[in-house]
Amino acid sequence: MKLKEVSKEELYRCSYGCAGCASVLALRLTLKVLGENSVFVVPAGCISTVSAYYPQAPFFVPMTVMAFAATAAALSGISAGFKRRGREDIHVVGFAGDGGTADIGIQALSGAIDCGYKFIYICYDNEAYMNTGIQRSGLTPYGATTTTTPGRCFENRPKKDMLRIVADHGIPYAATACISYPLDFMRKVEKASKINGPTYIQVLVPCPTGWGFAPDRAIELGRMAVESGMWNLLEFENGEFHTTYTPRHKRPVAEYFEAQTRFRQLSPEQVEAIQREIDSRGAPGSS
Ligand SMILES: Cc1ncc(C[n+]2csc(CCOP(=O)(O)OP(=O)(O)O)c2C)c(N)n1
Ligand code: SF4
Repeated sequence: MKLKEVSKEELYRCSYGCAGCASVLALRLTLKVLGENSVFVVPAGCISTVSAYYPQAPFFVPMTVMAFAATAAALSGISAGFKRRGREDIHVVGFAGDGGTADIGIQALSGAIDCGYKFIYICYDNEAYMNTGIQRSGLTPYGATTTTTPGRCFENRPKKDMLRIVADHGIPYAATACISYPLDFMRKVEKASKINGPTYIQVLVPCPTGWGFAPDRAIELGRMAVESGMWNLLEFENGEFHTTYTPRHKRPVAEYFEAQTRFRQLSPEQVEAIQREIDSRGAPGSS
């Protein structure tokens, strides 16, 4: 996708997201790609909360707020209904947070991938349960402070590899993205929309409120995540992983950590250990 091809139409606008919220931006860009022929399923989380203040309605397409655990089950059902009516031209889209995806919604997602109906599942990954006060989720990175893993509490575990988990289901298409690389993200959404089966995209969305940085720095934080190797832009298709962007010069992970408050309790030795771990990683899908 090229910049000049991006639609000027805004099908998601004026929500109550915090200033600088990248989750809201991810949704806005998703709708620019998919257009009005889309229906959305959104579970409990920031997006449903900031989008459902009666009588305000930032979604200009049909949207259902779904029970936390049931996003992907609802996608299967809606997609089956459209198939029966011969309306497979309609994009059936789930837009769920990391907690709603990697923890409470993972069973429904697994079952829905197995069922094989056509849908796009987008996990907006702000790396914690933000809406309820920044609790740790299965996608919180190791070492990040949350209200359930306060500073110096290292009982937390590494971030779950959701891309690999959905890939192991034999999903036709899956990808990781970052809001700071909008054309890469939009190209992946477009690609998913053309696949006649279940698809999964996990987009990293820096959260000023939960990560601890100024609202005008969300895009910069996302770039630092990718350029330090803390986050990778990948695709899984035809049974194989590949990278869609490789930074020319890797930036030190310390720079990324220093730009936000959630990692400030890490000692220099711990930062070095994380840097070594990043440096030792092989090609995607190689371990
Ligand atoms: C079954 C159930 N448990 C807990 C909640 C409370 N709850 C609402 S939103 C939320 C956090 C969602 O976190 P995440 O999915 O990561 O999305 P984010 O808030 O970060 O956008 C929780 C725990 C709920 N609505 N339903
Ligand atoms: S807490 Fe984070 S994800 Fe939620 S609305 Fe605010 S900036 Fe967006």
